[in-house]
Amino acid sequence: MVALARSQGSQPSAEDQDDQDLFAADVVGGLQASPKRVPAKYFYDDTGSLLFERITDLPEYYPTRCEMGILRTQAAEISKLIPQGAALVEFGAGASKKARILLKAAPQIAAYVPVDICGEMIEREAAELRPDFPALKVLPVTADFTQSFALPEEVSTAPHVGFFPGSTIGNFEPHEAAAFLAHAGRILGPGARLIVGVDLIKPAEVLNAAYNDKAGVTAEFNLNLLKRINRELGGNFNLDCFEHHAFFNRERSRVEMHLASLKKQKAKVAGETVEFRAGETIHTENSYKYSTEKLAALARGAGWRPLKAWTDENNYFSIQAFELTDEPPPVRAAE
Ligand code: AVI
Repeated sequence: MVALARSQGSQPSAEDQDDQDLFAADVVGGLQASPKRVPAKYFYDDTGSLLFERITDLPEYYPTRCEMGILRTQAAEISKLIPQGAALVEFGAGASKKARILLKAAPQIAAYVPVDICGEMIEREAAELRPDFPALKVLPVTADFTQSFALPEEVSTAPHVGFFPGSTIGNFEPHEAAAFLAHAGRILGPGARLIVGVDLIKPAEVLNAAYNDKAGVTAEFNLNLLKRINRELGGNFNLDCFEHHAFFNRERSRVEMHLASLKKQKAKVAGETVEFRAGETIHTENSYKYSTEKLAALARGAGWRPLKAWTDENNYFSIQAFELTDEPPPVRAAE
């Protein structure tokens, strides 16, 4: 998962400058709010993306392993829901590890359309996929998948199947998740199907361990946000004076990540001074955990009919398939 990718080189492009201005505005605005917060999408600079890759391999972080396991064991069943000549559209593609499993199991897929804001990465992944799937059209689209974008002309008449693995949907607020599902329906169009990976509610010990790994990689991932702010926004956060806090909030059905200030202190960011009380936190991420029924209800409200759901043997993670109904999904005011 890569949120903001910036081109190399000495002179930033106008687009890069806009991204940096938005980053500064989001961070300063979030740190001046109460409670303090910074959007989770800013975790994913180059270091953050590498740290996230390491998280997915941690013994305590079960989601990736569970999802890959379900994909492998249920690939043939999932494949049955994918029509002949389909275009598989992956939202926020990153590395295509999970898509590869579906592509192998469903040779009827005629085109793979990875969509990600990091064009460089999906082009690289596409180049690696093509020789392994010579009959497949690989058509990367560089776009922020939460915004409007057009599918390639070549797949305009193909049946569209969306793919949104990784429980990235859990990093949206529930109303945003519903809005995203409706948005996916509008992008994919009539007759579309959608395959979503979602992390399920489970005992707090399992969740707390997954976000507080013994090796400290999740803590490093969380604190890297302050490093990034220091580097890119002229911040002067002392990383030794903040601590990673993560816990399951059962009432809200989410794992919250925070950076807690270890003392009363001040920090500068983009020319602004921000004050912290001892123990005050910056809320950096929510990772919502769903029941299969709750996600199905959310999807129904966004115009999708649940077709099938698969879970692993522990019921830790689920992959759910949906079909777009004929009723048009509600139009988002922001679009
Ligand atoms: C990307 N996303 C689904 C991860 C999650 O579990 O919410 C991000 C993450 N944060 C801490 N560990 C992993």
